[in-house]
Amino acid sequence: MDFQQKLLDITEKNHSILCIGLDIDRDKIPRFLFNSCGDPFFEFNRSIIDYTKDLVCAYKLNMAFYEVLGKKGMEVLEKTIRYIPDNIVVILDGKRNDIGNTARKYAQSVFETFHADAATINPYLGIDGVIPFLEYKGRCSFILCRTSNPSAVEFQDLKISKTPLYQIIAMKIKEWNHFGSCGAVVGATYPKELKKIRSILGEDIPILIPGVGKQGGDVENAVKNGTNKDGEMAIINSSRSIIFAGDKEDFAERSREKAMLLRDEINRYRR
Ligand code: OMP
Repeated sequence: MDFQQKLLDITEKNHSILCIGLDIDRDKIPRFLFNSCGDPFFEFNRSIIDYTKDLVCAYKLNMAFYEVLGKKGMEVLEKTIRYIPDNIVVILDGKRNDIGNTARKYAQSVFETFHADAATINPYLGIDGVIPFLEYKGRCSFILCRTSNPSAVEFQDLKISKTPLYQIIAMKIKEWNHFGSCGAVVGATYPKELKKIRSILGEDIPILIPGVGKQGGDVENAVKNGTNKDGEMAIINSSRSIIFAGDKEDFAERSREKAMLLRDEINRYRR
């Protein structure tokens, strides 16, 4: 099914534009899991998914947290993606890119090896590094446009003929969307820039918005500035503040409480 339709369907079914980031971290996962089961990383993800799957539109798995575990991490990544219900969007966050020949392998890895619905990609190399991802029609490639980190300003605010680079990237994303498979990544920590980017992208291009929760982005502005006029086509991600809400046997219930609070807060501001 086409990515946008899948996103709209699950947004409507779960009444949610919340994405939970399954950024598993050995140092933060409840200790008891390491003594009580053979596959603590997968058990952690399984519990979080079981307790939150009716509250989200997407799960995002950041590759760094899986790659660092080596072969085991790749197994957990595969098992987790298989475990996520088919109607929920899976975003594989690797911020990939390279020369075209290599980018093709990255794209194949995300969409064919791991069967993700969406990828995050870096536009720095230009269109030939982006096309291999965009050619997967019916999937979505979220292109870094305005990142959430403090140093985002270092390059992304540089002006080229008076226009900041992040706005030029937004215009490129709009242009590249003739493939129909573009999205943008914009941090909730930059609400003014988010508003500007939504106005450049128009109504139909989805925006992945990380940065609420631990990074301090404002939820109200993220929703009002990031969604389209129907209150859709935005995916608001939170990772640590939800998945590490508890460290005892009831950790998944604690995650559910946090996810429900955030989903409801987000919905208050959707049109
Ligand atoms: P928390 O800060 O724990 O909610 O995690 C944020 C997640 O979003 C991490 O996986 C980050 O790598 C990712 N992210 C950002 O935080 N900022 C960005 O600008 C882009 C991303 C991303 O592409 O998802």
